[in-house]
Amino acid sequence: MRNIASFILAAAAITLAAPASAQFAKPDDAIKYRKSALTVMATHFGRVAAMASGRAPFDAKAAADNAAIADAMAKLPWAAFVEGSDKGDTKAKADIWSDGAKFKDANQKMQGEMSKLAVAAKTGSLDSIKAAVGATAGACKACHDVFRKD
Ligand code: ASC
Repeated sequence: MRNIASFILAAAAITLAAPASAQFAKPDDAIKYRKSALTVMATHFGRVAAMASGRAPFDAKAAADNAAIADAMAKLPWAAFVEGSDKGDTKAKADIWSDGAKFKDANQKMQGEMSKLAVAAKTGSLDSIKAAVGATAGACKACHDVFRKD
């Protein structure tokens, strides 16, 4: 009885102390998850960017809806850059893990710009949206330049 109780306690402790990597059964699942979130983010950001550049007609409600989705997606990929997921079907550079603080700075900058875009889109001002799209795209690129393989 005592052994069983100890075992259950130990198992609970291990579960509670489990690292983020335990959210994914294997590294490939983490890679698939983060790429999916980034793909959905880029799709909805792209729809707003198309309006900002005049490639698509401006529709204030569509801009706000798409920007809100992109903003939500922008929060998701980072927890999936787990240890061991540098190998596989990914363009992630090893620097993500060797310089985690810099990677965090870069992706937080993007998240901040994406949130500003969502706020701008809610106001319905195309000029504000244009400025925020430019800043967000710049933050995407800054991170890619350092942390993504070609
Ligand atoms: C996009 C998209 C990116 C960024 C990047 C900005 O729309 O899919 O990855 O902007 O191209 O330079």
